[in-house]
Amino acid sequence: MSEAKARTREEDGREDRRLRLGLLSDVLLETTRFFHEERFTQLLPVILGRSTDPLGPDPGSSVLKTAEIEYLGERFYLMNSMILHKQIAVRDVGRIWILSPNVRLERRERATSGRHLFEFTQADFEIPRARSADVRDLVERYFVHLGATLREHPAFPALGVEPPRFSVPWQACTTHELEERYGPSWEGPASEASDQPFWALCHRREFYDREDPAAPGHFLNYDLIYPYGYGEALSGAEREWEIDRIRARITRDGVPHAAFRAFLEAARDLVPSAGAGFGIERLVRFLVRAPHVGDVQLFRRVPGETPIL
Ligand code: ASN
Repeated sequence: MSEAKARTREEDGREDRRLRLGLLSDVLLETTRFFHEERFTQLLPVILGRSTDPLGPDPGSSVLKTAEIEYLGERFYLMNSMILHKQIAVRDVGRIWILSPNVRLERRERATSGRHLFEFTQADFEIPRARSADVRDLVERYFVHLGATLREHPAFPALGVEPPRFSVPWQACTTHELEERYGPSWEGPASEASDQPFWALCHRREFYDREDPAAPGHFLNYDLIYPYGYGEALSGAEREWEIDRIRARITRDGVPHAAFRAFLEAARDLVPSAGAGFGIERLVRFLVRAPHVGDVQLFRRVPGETPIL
C-alpha cells in the first residue's frame, strides 16, 4: 500500500472518531434532558469509596481485582459502580441520576469481546419505592426519546448507518427461558437473533439485587440486551434495603464483610428502591455500529492495549 493511501485511511479513521464523538456529545445532552424532564436530581460522581460494588458473584463478571489506594491511613476503592452510594443517595435525596466514571480491571482476554473497557462512564439512576416494571417502562421511554431526538443526526448518514428505530414495549424473558433456548452462554446468540432490545429477568447476582421474598432463589432484577450481537446494555434491580437481609446476603455470597463495613454502617435506614445503569460508550457503539466500544473513546481504555495517554 502506498504511503498516501495509508495516510488517507488514518484520516478516515480520525473523521469516523470525530463523528462518533459528536454523536456521543448529543447523547449526553439528550440523556441529561430526559432525566431532568423526569424530575431526577443529577448528582456529581464519587470516584473513591470506602466500599464499592463487589461485581460478584456474577458469572458474567471478569474483573481481576478491585483497584484500591491508601490515603492518609485510610483504604479507598476505585468505583466499580456507585450502586452502594446510590442506595444512600436515594434515601437522602430521592430520584437521582449520575454520570459515573467506573474503573473495572478486566482480564486481558476481554479485549476481543468488543464491549469491555477498563474505564468507562455509566448513566446510573435510582428511584425510591419503584418496582421492576416502573424502571423498565422508564428505560423504554428513554430509548424512544433518544430515537426521536437523534433521528436526523448528521453522524448517521456520514458513517453510513441507519438511525435506530425502537418499537416498545420490548420482550421480557427470564434467564431460565433464555438458557433453555440458547444454552448457558445465551447472551451472544440471543442478541444475534433479535432485531430489538429485549429484557432478561432473574439473574443470580450481587447482594444488593433483591431476592424475591415470595420465591427465594428468584431475583427481582433485569438486564437490557441490545440486538444484532451487541450484547448487554444495562443492568438493574429492585434492591435489598433491610439491613438483616443485606448482611445475610453478604455472608451467603462469601464476599469479605470488611470491604462493606462502611456501607453497612451507613445503610441502617435504607428505603425500598429500584434503578439501573447503562454504559454510555456501549450505547454509542450500538447506535453507530462501531466494531469495538473503544472506538467511541478518544483515549481508548481497552484491556491489554496501551493507551496513548
Ligand atoms: N449500575 C448497576 C445497577 O444499578 C450496577 C452495576 O453497574 N454493576 O444495578
